Amino acid sequence: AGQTVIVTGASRGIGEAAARHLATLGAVVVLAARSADRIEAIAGEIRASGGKAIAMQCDVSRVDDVRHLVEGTVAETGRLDVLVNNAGLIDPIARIADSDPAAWGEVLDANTKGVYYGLRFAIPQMLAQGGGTIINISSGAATGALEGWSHYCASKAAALSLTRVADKEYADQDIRVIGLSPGTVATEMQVQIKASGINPVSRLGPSAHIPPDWVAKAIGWLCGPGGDAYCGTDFSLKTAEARAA
Ligand code: NJP
Repeated sequence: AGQTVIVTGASRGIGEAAARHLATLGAVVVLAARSADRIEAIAGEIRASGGKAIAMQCDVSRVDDVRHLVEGTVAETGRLDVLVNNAGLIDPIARIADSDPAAWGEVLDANTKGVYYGLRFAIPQMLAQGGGTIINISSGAATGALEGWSHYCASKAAALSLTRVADKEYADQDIRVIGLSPGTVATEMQVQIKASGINPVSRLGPSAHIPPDWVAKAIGWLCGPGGDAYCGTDFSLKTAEARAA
């Protein structure tokens, strides 16, 4: 409660669910995404139900946008306790020989450089405050090989490396950097995967998809004492379910 949390990619899906959930836990939530209308509307709904929320337009693939997001958050709320690096994309899905090099690069820009930019600007603020938590939304694709997903797999593998290096560099200064692999979540991203018709994952029915709210609750738990055990690792929701079963 009372902590300031930035959630990137908060205009829909996992990020929207995380922003709404963290607000119910008492956090001051900064919603970031490119779709300004959408994040303004969600922030307004959170405020109307008694929560604290601010919308800040941000394209995480642009270094100055992420710099301004962190600076703006500190200017508005006085601090930054948690960064959820959630923004990400997978479209267009194509095998390597059919892929568009520019579109391929855009996925790397958002999924990998976006995570780096978040770390780059959040960590100095957290060091000045004496600590903080950064949760990078990872994926099984970080360690897997999935047809048509060369951009996504490469981007998530690189982001996982960033998670591990950042944790090693700052763990002794109370900055926790954690990866969270949510599994197959019912969001727009899964609609795009299904529409591509390429990946085996697309053949899974809706019952195999977990709701974004579950991921949001895991994010809330990792922000608290639960996160201590998972610094520098990729926490898998599937593994957690398997343990609980
Ligand atoms: O996806 P979706 P999810 N700058 O498509 C934003 C990972 N994941 O919620 O900018 C800023 O509903 C976009 O907002 P907008 C996945 O890789 C998922 O499923 O307004 N924001 C929107 O809010 C990703 O890292 C599954 O278009 C940018 C959001 O990102 C995270 O979970 C499985 C942006 C995407 O919402 C959330 O994905 C898994 C940019 N440049 C990992 N580009 C799964 N769904 O099954 C995009 O293992 N956004």
